[in-house]
Amino acid sequence: MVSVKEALSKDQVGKKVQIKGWIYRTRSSGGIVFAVLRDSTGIIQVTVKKGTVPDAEFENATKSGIESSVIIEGEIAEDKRAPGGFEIRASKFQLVGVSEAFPITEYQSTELLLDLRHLWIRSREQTAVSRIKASLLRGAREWFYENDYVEVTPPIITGVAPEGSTTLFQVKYYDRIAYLSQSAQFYLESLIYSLERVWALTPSFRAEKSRTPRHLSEYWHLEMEAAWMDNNGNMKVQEELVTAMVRNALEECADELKQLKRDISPLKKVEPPFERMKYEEAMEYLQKKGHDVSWGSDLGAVEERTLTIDREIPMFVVNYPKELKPFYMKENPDDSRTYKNSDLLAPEGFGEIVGGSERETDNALIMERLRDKGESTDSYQWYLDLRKYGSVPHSGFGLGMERIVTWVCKLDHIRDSTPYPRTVARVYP
Ligand code: NSS
Repeated sequence: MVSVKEALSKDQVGKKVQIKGWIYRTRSSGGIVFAVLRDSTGIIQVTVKKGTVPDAEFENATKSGIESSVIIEGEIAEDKRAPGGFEIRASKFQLVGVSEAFPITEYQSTELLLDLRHLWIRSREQTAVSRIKASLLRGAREWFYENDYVEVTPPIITGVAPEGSTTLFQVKYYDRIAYLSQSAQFYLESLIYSLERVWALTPSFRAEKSRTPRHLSEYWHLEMEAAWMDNNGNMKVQEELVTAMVRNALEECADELKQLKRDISPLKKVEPPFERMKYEEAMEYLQKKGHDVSWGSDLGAVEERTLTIDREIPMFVVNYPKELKPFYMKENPDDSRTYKNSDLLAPEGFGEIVGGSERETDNALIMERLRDKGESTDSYQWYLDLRKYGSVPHSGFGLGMERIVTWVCKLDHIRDSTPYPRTVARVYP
């Protein structure tokens, strides 16, 4: 058995092969069926001629609709008109699973495609995106492995809210209320005292009421935490990691990026160092570009778009005003209005893909900030303990996998970066 990708090659010409896959499209004309077969690696044309396969098999070939699963044997031949330049001339056509009339045809509404997501994920676009996502993940894993980070497994059911209580999903936890994790950060922080450099890939949950092209209710969160690291070291890790991820995708997924019609020339330029722009300078830049913003304004999708639209590689915005960010960040000694933190913005208008900071180590400050936010310190006693027993400077970040996929694949909407997007309006299928 060979894959479609293997079959699409000059040195296979004349060879007899077996291929397993699904009918991608089909038409018949006279005594010939032209079927295009799809497997996980691509598509290839198959011609089935009356007389060259047993009659019953020819009969099956004429009536096999789109998405029927089949096993084909035949000889590979060059054919300039066929997609990819080669075809298989079938000597055997075995229908394995008949497909009823496939409900997805060429032009369908976004809503219908979301209702039929379990079938739409078979599309070539979605397949390409899934492969690119896997490749980005593999690039990240390899980077962490090569740089001596330990992969850890934090809990998903928690009692803490690192990113604010307004976006928490509650779960009934026996006779109490618990939350679905927004971020593994606090648990990763607790693990650095033994392992020093840790990372985790976990689902994170945000009850985001706003419908935007960059928010999901559930996303895959790649997070890192390291002891003895300040926010400069933290940004260095981010730029190296993101570069490694992008390079891996460029190397492994050239075909998939091409299929998505992604212009890869900007991606090829991604390499450290990424520019670091102070929040304050970002405000000035935005004002010059006509945005009505001033000190204390948050950077939303629109502002991030202006900042990054003319760039080809990511940029950091650093030192945000404290009121815009969570309580756990380290105060900036050079400007006490701000934190030692950074958001990493993807270029070409995409915006935030990573949020990171050095962590506050002063428990009095942490408690004061929690109180200011009207939050009880009870659930954070264990977190405060971490500062009592051999505290160290430390930093970390969280990278949204679907955000980086959206940028690398240049997708219009984050929902296409994941097989089953969860949004305010959708938990089916
Ligand atoms: O809220 S973050 O900016 N930061 C944290 O959660 C930190 N506690 C992470 C850490 O330091 N360990 O989220 C981090 C990233 C952000 O930059 C986005 O890329 C992504 O997580 N993110 C999301 N992706 C998709 N959908 C939603 N709703 C979303 N929210 C954040």
